[in-house]
Amino acid sequence: MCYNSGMEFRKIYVCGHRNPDCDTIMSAYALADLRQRTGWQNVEALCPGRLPPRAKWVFDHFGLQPPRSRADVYVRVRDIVCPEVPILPADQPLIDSLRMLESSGESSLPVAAADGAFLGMLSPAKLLALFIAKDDLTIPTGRAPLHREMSILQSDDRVHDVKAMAIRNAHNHFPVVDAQGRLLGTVLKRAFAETPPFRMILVDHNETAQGIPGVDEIPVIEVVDHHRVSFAPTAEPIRYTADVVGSTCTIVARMFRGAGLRPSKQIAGVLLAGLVSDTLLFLSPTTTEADRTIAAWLERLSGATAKELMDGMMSVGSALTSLTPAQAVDSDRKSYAESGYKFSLAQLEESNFVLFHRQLDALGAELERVRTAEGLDFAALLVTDPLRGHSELLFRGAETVRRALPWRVGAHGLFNLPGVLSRKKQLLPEVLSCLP
Ligand SMILES: [Mn+2]
Repeated sequence: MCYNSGMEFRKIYVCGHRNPDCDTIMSAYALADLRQRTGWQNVEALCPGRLPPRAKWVFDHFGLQPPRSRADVYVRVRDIVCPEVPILPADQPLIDSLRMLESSGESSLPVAAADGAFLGMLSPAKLLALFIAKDDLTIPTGRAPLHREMSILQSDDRVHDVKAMAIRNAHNHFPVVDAQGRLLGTVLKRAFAETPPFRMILVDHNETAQGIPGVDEIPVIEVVDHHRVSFAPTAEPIRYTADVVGSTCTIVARMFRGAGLRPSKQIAGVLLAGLVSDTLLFLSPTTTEADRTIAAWLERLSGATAKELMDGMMSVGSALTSLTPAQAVDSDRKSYAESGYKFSLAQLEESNFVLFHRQLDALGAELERVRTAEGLDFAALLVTDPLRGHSELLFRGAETVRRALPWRVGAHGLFNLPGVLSRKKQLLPEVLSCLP
């Protein structure tokens, strides 16, 4: 077995939803810490895409390194290279290479030049002529007749894209080269039939359509979430921790408690920041008593207050001043497929609606662009003022749905949503009830 035997995964990624907000990033970061402290190996939190400025502020504030940003988790050819298949140096005497080939149990081994370039595969069939001529087996391996007519894989190739070719291919060994043509190793054909050497823990979402691209290629072993459940049936039992609370950070903090552990001062601060950002400092109707109780505990452990973290995050340039309209629409946008409709709901927190109204044309054009690019029936942007407790909605697309929405249209053609702070609890249910 080349990799991924038993429970030894090369990596377990903890990752929130795409277009990440503070709750998603902070809960992934803290859960990775909890899992490491409870003895799990090779756990890494990821930031799906760009780290938002407010999340950066939180990590800076607590002196922590933010999680690594990744655009996707597609399984690449380099991820399934078999480390046990050796590379033969071209200048090594052929007899030594033959011994290595014999002891490897493989039918061929790749040969690399001194600069790493792939030269060909050393295989017994190609060497027959040499034996018949009773040639000197001390010649350098690179000067022996090598097999060169095989498919060479690029380390960046997606496994998904080359799998069909590899399985049909007559050869069992595929040399892998990097972008500079240097030989990295060998992928065995059987690796394409095995599950990838990674596992996923999802936080703050459970719908793969909202997850980091490629998430559906990697088995999910755990979910920690506070959203509606739309998770596909699994082949094996998984851990699933969900509750109706205001933030995923609340659940992760409770998991620390349940394990009899205290988060460190910094991790407590990170959890508190995620909690107050998702509950809008306890003003959102999604806020529960559990959120307040946990926040008080996290305040004691972190030495920070909920209010000062909220002020700190809000002090970082609002999305509408620091981002282009395209980035602003994408910064916290979720896509849904429901009742035959595909749509996307974006949300921004902004205490200055003048900024919003000034950019209406550009933001509307961006919603149209997203709608066309992703084949959506409609796309909407909810702009929420957490301090005054109301929102306005910019809507593009499906006229039947737009007409059915229960809110009044006010100035600038925007829907007025007094008292609406939560996309999940207030906007989404109304939108779903308007789908014919
Ligand atoms: Mn959340």
